[in-house]
Amino acid sequence: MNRLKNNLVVVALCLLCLIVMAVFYISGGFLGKSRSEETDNNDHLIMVGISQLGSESVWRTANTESVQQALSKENGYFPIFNNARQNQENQIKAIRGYISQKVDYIVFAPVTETGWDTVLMEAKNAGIPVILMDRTVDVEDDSLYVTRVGSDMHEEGKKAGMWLEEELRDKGRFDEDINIVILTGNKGSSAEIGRTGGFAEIKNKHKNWHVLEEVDADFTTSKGKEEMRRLLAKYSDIDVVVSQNDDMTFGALEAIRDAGKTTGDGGDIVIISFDSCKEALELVRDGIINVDIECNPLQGQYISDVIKALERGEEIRKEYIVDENVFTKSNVEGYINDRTY
Ligand code: GYE
Repeated sequence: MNRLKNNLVVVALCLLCLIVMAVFYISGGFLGKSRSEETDNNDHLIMVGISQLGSESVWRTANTESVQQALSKENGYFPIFNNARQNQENQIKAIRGYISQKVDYIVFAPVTETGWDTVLMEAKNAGIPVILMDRTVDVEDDSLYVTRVGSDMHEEGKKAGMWLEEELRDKGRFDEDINIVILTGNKGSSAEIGRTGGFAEIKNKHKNWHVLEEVDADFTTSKGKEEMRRLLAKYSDIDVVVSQNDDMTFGALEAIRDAGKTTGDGGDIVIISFDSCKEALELVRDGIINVDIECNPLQGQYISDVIKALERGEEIRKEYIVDENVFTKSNVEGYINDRTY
């Protein structure tokens, strides 16, 4: 009799355990959601494969953070991210991976302009819209991407040239021979092509502007320093450095300081930089960098807006250009505090 009673207690306990486990499972355990509910939730998210070209600069880090913040789960996205480390092959591999995962959209910052026709055709054939972030591509058929969110880098290059014209006029050096060196970002990228071309457009109007050398310093501080050190050893009379991003400028400034030369207003060498990250704006304020041509990396919200518009079936433009400024000592002060990158 006692044994029967014990057995009944054991069976009752087991049943109780099963009931508790079932309730726990249905209610989603500690997370408060059941597994089927979780899958359903993810099903509603827009799956986006993001192919970022690298992490070479402060600008790039800000660009990555901006797109990751905007395309978050809380905002209705399921993002998958890949950093290509400035290598086109890595980007092609990442895009092919996104195609086989059947993502809803591909967001892609191309390291160079050419060489994308085949992989973008594969995305198009798979019915996946491609949104270009930051830089552009040079493809035969522009239906291979739906839109681009980025900057007008040719215009940025022109702004640099126009600032130099004004500066030389102000300083009474308009007709003097001016020796210029250019530190470019990686050759064949939109940022390099645009800024080099835009600056050349203005430079070509001035027979007295001489470009001594134009050299690829990869958009990095270490390369910027190395190349600037070499240029200073080779040319004793550099008047202007055009450095196509702030990171290379930081390196160039170190090399110039090491060579015992000064920069900025009244210094030996005029420094023209691009991007306008906080640290560079502080150097503009302190009179070390003469001018910084802004390039806005905060493109995430624009990209999200474009995707949401496409989801609603709305027409979108082929290009969205972000707003940008030119900073000198005279206007920079009010912008430094709010700069997040
Ligand atoms: O200026 C540079 C970055 O493509 C506009 O790439 C971008 C450039 C930016 O690495 O810092």
